[in-house]
Amino acid sequence: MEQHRIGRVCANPPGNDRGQDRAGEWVEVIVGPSGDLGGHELQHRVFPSGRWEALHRFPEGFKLVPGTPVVVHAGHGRSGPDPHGVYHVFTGANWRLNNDGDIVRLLDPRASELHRRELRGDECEGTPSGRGPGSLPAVTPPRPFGS
Ligand SMILES: [Ca+2]
Repeated sequence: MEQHRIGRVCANPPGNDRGQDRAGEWVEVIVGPSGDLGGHELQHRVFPSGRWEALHRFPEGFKLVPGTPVVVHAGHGRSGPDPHGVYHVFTGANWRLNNDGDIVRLLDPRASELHRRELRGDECEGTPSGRGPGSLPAVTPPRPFGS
């Protein structure tokens, strides 16, 4: 069964990395058949140390319809679905993807790597538009595990 995977990435949006629009950097995760991203962690590799840094850990109970694009942003914004069927998560965090090359990866709750993408660092793969108007998937809002 195909697992959750990393989709598009915006590692180097227009403007200076030190600018105010921190939400311009993002990584898209495509929800796999289980629909459950709870406990999964998105990471990137810090340059030059090579250690892995968490971009976001999805809370327990974070479930969406399989195939939903989930765009995980640095910085602040309003989390939730947009009219194009894309679910946005604003982490409020200050991370940056390296513009000279980076690796992003997705770990399952047991810290096993499900998928990774190696980046040149200059990617900004378009505004995530999802599947178009009228195809907004039903969204199960995140809720505490076991509720
Ligand atoms: Ca960057």
